[in-house]
Amino acid sequence: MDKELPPNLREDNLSEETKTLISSLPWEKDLLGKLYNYQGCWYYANTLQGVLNFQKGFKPQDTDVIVASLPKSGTTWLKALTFALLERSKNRSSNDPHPLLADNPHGLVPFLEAVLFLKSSEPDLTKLSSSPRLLSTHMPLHTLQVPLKDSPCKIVYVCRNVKDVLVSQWYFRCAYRQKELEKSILESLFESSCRGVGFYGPFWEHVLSYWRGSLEDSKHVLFMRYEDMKAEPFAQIKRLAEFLGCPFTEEEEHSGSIHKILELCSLRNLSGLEINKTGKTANNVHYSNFFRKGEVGDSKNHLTPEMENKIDMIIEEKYKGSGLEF
Ligand code: PAP
Repeated sequence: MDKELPPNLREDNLSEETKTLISSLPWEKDLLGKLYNYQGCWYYANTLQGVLNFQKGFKPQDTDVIVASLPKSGTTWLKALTFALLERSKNRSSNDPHPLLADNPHGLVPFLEAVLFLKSSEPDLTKLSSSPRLLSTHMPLHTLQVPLKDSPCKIVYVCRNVKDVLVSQWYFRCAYRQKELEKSILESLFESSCRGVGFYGPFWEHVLSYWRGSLEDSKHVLFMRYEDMKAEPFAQIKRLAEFLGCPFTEEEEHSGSIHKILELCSLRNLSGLEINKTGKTANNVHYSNFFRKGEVGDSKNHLTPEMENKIDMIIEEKYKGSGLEF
């Protein structure tokens, strides 16, 4: 059973030090296994090992760009957009196919704790694209920042309405475990999320860590919303480009560059590519599972009004006074 899970969700790659550490951590069981609470956030054991490896061994470079999110908040889309924006400066020959046509955004922008540092605190990062390196994480900001210290690297966070995140998680879990869409799985995810338990949760702590970080240091932390990206893609991609230090020139704006990048990174385009129909992530998950509807408000079709009310109340209470609204 345990072996069928992707490597980052298992509990079979722990150092003796980590075994000792987790024996003293609060834990909870969910449908996939045991979650451990480290620095206020819940992880499956191998991912926690990856977090510890990352905190111990990551050496930031000043130009690093890190894409951050809670799972199912628009990670794949933001990775694609960020990659495409930075790729403009690489003077790729117009005859070469764009890397996003040949690889999935998760292959191009690898996860720190779940892939690169999953098994070692000293992975070989020389194969990563040259400066700026583009990396990603689902860790909350305070955990990510441990090895960053005073590094001026840039962090882009995408946040999504948690009701849609829950429904997206439900579909994803059922798809990669090749299970029927059972309502009981959604109910279980809902119930534990409301208690603040879940992979990389509590969701409100995650969102607030980046929200506050963006208010404190807007030059280095950008807070984006999936819903805004859907509603006003042109304005949001320009905002992202400016933050990354590669704003669109007037010439690019007039020649349709923004539109081309949005089109390249669209769900319709990416999901139709051969690589995304047949390929898998480093953790053995089919790329196709990362593309579904990509709509705002799909949760209405799956959550009961009572479930929605409960989440609305939690959000109102947790975000009160933070300036963050949904
Ligand atoms: P991850 O955090 O595990 O990498 P992530 O990419 O955040 O996953 O989540 C997938 C969601 O983003 C899916 O949402 P849905 O289940 O509500 O449909 C998926 O459809 C959506 N998504 C993936 N790629 C895009 C894209 N290019 N544009 C818009 N939405 C996208």
